Amino acid sequence: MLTHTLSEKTAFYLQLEDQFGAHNYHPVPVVLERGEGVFLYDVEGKRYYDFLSGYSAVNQGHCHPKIIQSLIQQAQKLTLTSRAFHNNLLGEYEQYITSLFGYDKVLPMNTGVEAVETALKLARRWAYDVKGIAANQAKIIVCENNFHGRTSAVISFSSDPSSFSGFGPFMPGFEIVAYNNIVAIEKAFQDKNVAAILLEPIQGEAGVVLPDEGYLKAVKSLCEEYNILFIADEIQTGLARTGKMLACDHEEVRPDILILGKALSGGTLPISAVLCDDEIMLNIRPGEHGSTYGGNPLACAVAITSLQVLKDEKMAENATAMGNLLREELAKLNSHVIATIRGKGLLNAIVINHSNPDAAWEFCMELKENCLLAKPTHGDKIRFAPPLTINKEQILECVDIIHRSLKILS
Ligand code: IF1
Repeated sequence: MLTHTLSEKTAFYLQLEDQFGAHNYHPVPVVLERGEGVFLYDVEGKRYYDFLSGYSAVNQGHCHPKIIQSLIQQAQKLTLTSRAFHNNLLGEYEQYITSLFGYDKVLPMNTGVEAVETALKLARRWAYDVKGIAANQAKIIVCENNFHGRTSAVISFSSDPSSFSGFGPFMPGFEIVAYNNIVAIEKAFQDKNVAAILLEPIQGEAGVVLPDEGYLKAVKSLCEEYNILFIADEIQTGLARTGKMLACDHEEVRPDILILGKALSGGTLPISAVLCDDEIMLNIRPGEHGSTYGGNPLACAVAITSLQVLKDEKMAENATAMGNLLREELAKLNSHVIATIRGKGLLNAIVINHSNPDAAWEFCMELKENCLLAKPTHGDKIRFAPPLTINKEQILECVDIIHRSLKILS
């Protein structure tokens, strides 16, 4: 077992969290104090490459100057009106984001899971008011190994015991089918009460699991055939992360309901959004859904700039080029310890092949020593997802760090 010693300062902060904070995480033992672009700095001033990007919330790089500028400017003017009143930014933001993604309307929320819950309510309401499914009978299909957040309703359709065990009773009205299996979906669609299918175009938490080419298109055509809504959770895969503004764009598939979050704020504050057309959106009427901070002017200002920056700085194109380079260079290492390299754009993961069950964790500890921060997911998978601003020289330096760090597993 590796025992990298921690500095006194680091140990001090870890102890504070241990004593006064809930123990609902097991973080990498590093205490960060500053972020800039692809870099994070710990309390000792040590610089690291960030290969997690806040789970794709920091696509634009840490503390992007234009996003921070918008945040500061708006924060000094007006931060929250609540939706009891109008403000001068909400309509502008709504027009901007709906025209950018090509939908009639947007319902602004805060966290990703709130947007997922909103999408589920929109799908159920559409089922009753438009499709004509009997009250309280709507069923929503989800995929095995999904991750859509941690509220009681959303964990009700998780297939991961660490997400749902001990939190029952669970919300009814969901059916889990195998991911990347069109036959299983068509079978589930025989039930006349199916209102929608909710899926991640690439399964992030499951370890960056890509479906077969054509899967999304096939799901969409089944949805059209059976009059079922296609809900794409692009909270992690969206906003240029996979090399397109949306992962669904790789197959030119238009979700009926699009869910965005994370990088919608460039990692500054929780901002999420649900986009769909009037036939679905307008079934929720005044007073039937909302949230205190949803659509607040501070979030609107930050979200507009966060989206503009992705486009203006061609971050999707860079994600494609740098992602290809990263995967090519990792393959060249020809390491027997790396069983799989997979990903699209800058959403990547490796699968560690080693007899030691703690190998992935120990490898991440060694990466940390060598100034690269990453964390395993589900044991043997390690996500490699740097900010989309990373350049060729930095990718090559990171591959060198990965190469050197692999030596502790040989
Ligand atoms: C944590 C995981 C990733 C998401 C997708 C909805 C949400 C998420 C596809 C909910 C959030 C976050 C949650 C965060 C770690 C991270 C995560 F490991 F938990 F599963 F990215 F894979 N849909 N994912 O990825 O959004 O409510 O969190 O804003 O520590 O729980 P949220």
